[in-house]
Amino acid sequence: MSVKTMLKFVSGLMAWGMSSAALAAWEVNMPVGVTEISREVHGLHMLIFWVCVAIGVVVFGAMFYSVFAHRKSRHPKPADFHESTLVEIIWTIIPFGILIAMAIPAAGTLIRMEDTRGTDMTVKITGYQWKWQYEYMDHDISYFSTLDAKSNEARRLGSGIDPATVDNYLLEVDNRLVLPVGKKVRFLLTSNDVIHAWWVPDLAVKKDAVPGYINEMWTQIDEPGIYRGQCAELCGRDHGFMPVVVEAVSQEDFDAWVAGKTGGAQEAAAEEAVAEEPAEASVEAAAEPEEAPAAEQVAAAEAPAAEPAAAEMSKDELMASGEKVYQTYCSACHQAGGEGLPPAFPALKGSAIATGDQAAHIDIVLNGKNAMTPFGGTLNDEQLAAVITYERNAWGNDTGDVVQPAQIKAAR
Ligand code: HEC
Ligand SMILES: [Cu+2]
Repeated sequence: MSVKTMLKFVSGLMAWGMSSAALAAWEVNMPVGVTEISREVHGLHMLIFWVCVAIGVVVFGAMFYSVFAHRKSRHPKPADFHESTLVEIIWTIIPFGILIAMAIPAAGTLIRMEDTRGTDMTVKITGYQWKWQYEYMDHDISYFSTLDAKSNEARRLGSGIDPATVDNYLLEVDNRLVLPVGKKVRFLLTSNDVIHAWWVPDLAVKKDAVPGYINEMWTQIDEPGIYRGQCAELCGRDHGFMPVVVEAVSQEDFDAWVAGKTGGAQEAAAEEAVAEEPAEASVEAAAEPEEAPAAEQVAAAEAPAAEPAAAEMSKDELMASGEKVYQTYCSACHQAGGEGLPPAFPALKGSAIATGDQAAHIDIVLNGKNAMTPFGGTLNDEQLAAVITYERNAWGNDTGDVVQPAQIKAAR
């Protein structure tokens, strides 16, 4: 039985004891991946694995043979010999040769991994506690990517939701990083707070995001698909809740996506806001960068009614979208039912601020206060208006009033 089949047998036995879902996901080796680099990395990994296996067989073989052949019952009087220069030279030269033989292909791959020349586009990735921001430098697109609402709900203590019923539990986000296949994409990687690491095994891309530094890496994906990864640097309480999801699409689909995010975004956002998934639309709208003044003028001239911050939203829209924003961004501290976790996190249900003056409410959400995170930089006007409206009317907080995106814009 070869080592490989033996490993398969043992892992098979272990998997047999698990549920069928775990069985389907059972894979002991690292993935081959979908880029030239990931295939090279996998090849190196296998090469070095087999070198280690061969060394192990030789070393343990010599050891077990000696233990057996020279045991005390056979040789009551042990041999008595000392230094052998020849043996010492041999056992220095052989490992040295092996190391060099392994370093040559490894260095080649490392150099290719570092070679960010000739890239077709650049995405800046910023790590936050606990989410990622993606900025498309060539397209004026920027958005945040956070744990999707379903996983976020199920992960809570006492949520009553079985994580096994959540698709891609802790490996799904609200906004994926969309990339075209066949294009060399450069990543600029940094962090806004502590050290994170951006890691997608299928792309063989993994690097630390360090505050104050910009790291560079690249990928070129061959096959359309969805590739999942995680933050790979212990970065605090919610380290396990900031997955990375890359969606590789054809160039045409990518172009359409870009068009949707930039040019057509306003109309699309307005249309989608009334469609079935309002929060998605508003999250997508969040992806809109602060438009350059020139672009804004053009947009305003061409379609003045579609300017996002000025668009009035109905109370129903605000409430529906606000609930999703609330569950994603606020419920970790203030809890799903607004009851908070006093004394650290105040209840919003019945809170004087959430039922009092709108300006004070807008101010604390925009600018934060003590342990309350400022959301002015994370959420856009629509999202903020929605979540504040939601807080003012949910859980029996029936102020009956609404906050419009224009008010947020004015308060910024
Ligand atoms: C990291 C935890 C945390 C998150 C996430 C968070 N908050 Fe808070 N929030 C706080 C804390 C702490 C306070 C109390 C601040 C103080 O008064 O010192 C607070 C206070 C508030 C208050 C004032 C309540 C009162 O009666 O004093 C409002 C309104 C509020 N938060 C809204 C939000 C909204 C909207 C979100 C999501 C967009 C959110 N919070 C997310 C921690 C959080
Ligand atoms: Cu992290």
